[in-house]
Amino acid sequence: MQSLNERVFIAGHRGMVGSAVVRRLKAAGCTQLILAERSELDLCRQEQVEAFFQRSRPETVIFAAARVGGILANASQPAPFLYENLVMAAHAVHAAWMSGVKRFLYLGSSCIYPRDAPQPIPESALLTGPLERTNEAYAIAKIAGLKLCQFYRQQYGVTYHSVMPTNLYGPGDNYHPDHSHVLPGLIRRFHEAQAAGKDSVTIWGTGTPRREFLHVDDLAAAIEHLLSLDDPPDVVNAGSGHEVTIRELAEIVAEVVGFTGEIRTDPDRPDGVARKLTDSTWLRSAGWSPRIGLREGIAMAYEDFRARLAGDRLRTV
Ligand code: GFB
Repeated sequence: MQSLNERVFIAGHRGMVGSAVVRRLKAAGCTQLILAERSELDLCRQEQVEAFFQRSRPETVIFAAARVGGILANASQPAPFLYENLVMAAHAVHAAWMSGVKRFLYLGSSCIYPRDAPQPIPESALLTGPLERTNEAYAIAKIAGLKLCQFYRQQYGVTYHSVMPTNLYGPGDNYHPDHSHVLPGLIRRFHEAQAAGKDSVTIWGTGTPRREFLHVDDLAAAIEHLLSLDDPPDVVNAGSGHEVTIRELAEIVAEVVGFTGEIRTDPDRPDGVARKLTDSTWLRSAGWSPRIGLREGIAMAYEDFRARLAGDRLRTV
C-alpha cells in the first residue's frame, strides 16, 4: 500500500488468506479496511458487485475470495470451481475498474502452471503446456482472472496484478475430512487416530508427490510487500522454496501430533501433479522472504486446530 489511510477492500476476508491479510494490515496500522459479509455481497451477482464498489469506493482491492479445496474437491466439483471463480473475478475486476480503483491484487494459485513445467516453476511457464487434470477447472478460472488483470492494466493503465502462491496452510484452514487440502486433512486424521488410540493412519495416494508449503502469514507479508511496489510484474510467484514428499509431510504431522503408529498409503486415491515447486526469485529479489519454517508452521497450525476444535469453531466447508 502506498498509504496506511487508503480504503482497502479485502474480498474473501473470512477465508484463510483473507483473514491473514486483515491481521497483517491491521497490525501495520491500516485504518480503512473495507470488509463485506456474504449476506451483504455475493460476488457471483454482478449487480451486487457493481453497487458495492460504487457505494464503498475502495482505492485498493485485495482479491482473496475463491471457491477452494483440495484435490478431491477440485476433481469432483469442476463446474462450480470454474463457474464461481471465473464470474467472481470477472465481476470484481470490471466493477473495480468502473468505480475508479487504481490498484487491484488478484490471488491465483501455483496450479495455473502446466503439469510438466520445469521445476522450480518460473512465471514464464504460464500457458506453455497442458494443465494437471485434477485441478484444471480451478486453474482455468485463475488463469482467466490473472489475464483480466493483465489486460485491464495493459489497456486502461490501472495497476491490476497477480500473485501466485504455492500450497498454503495456517490458522483458519478448512478441515473438511474429504474436501480439505492435504495439510489440514492430515492434521485432522492424525489427531483423530491419536485420540482413538489407532495403530495406523492411511494417507491418500502413493506418498511420493512433492509439494511446497507456505504459511499464510508469510503470504500476507508478501501481499503487503507487493502492494508497496509501484510497478510490479503482472504475475509473481510466492513460495517457500522448500519441497517435501507427501510421506515426509505425514511424518512431520505425526511427530507434531505425537502419533507413533504406522503410516500407510492408498494408491487408489489420486496423486495429482508429481511436483509443484515455484520459483520465487523475483519476489525475493524485490525484498520479501518467508520467515516461518514448515515444522514450526505445522506446530502453530496444530495449536490453532486444537483451539478451534475445543471451541467448536473448526471450519469444515
Ligand atoms: O493438497 P492437495 O489436496 O492438493 O493434495 P494438490 C496434495 C497431495 O497430498 C496429493 C495427497 O498427492 C494427495 O493425494 N494427500 C494425502 C492428501 N493424504 C491426503 C489427504 O488426506 N487429503 C488431501 N487433500 N490430500 C491442489 C489443487 O492440488 O492444490 C488446488 O487441487 C489448489 O486447485 C491447491 O491449487 C493449492 O496440491 O494436489
